[in-house]
Amino acid sequence: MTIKLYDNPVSGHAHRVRLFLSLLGIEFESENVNMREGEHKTRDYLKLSPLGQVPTLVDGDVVITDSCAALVYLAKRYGDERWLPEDPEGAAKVQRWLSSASGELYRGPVIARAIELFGRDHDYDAAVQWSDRLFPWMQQELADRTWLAADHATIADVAMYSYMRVADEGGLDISDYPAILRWLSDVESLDGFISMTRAN
Ligand SMILES: N[C@@H](CCC(=O)N[C@@H](CS)C(=O)NCC(=O)O)C(=O)O
Repeated sequence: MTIKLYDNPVSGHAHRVRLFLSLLGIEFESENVNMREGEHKTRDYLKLSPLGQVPTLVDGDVVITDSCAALVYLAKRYGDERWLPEDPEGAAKVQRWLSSASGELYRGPVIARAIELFGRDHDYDAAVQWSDRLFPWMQQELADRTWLAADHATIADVAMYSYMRVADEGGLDISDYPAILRWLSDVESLDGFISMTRAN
């Protein structure tokens, strides 16, 4: 049975799942959820995804309604252990970044972009402050190693990539962080990489 992704072209949350499916070479069906038309809040979609969020991954009877949870599912179900190490320290190092993808990355670049592109009602200064904490930390972490959580790419890199690539759409400047720029290019050189769609 074909995997289905309830998707949206400008959602970085959706892109991280689409990207990982592509890196794994898995065929899937993408169904666009038109958020401008409120399709993510319809009764039918809410039956699938009670919080009314995109993306949702459906694999047979399995329904996953969170992008990082979907990365974990796909890594364990279809990937090899390199994407999500089993050993305690390796797994914790990956989880550190999955937490950040839903934490600092969300409060910073994701919110800044939502304000700038979609006029969302959030505190822009707070989003800039979170980004100003996140970027130097990532720069420091990536200064002496290639990948975020291991000596090879993991789902940590997939989770952090999409919104970092379009940080400028939130009015944020990452040009002073060479290690982050180098890491973005390294993710882009992975076999099966697909681009994050820019909204503009
Ligand atoms: N924790 C979720 C967050 C997903 C999310 O915030 N998606 C946005 C689109 S990029 C959304 O659906 N927003 C509508 C809402 O939260 O009501 C995930 O990682 O998948």
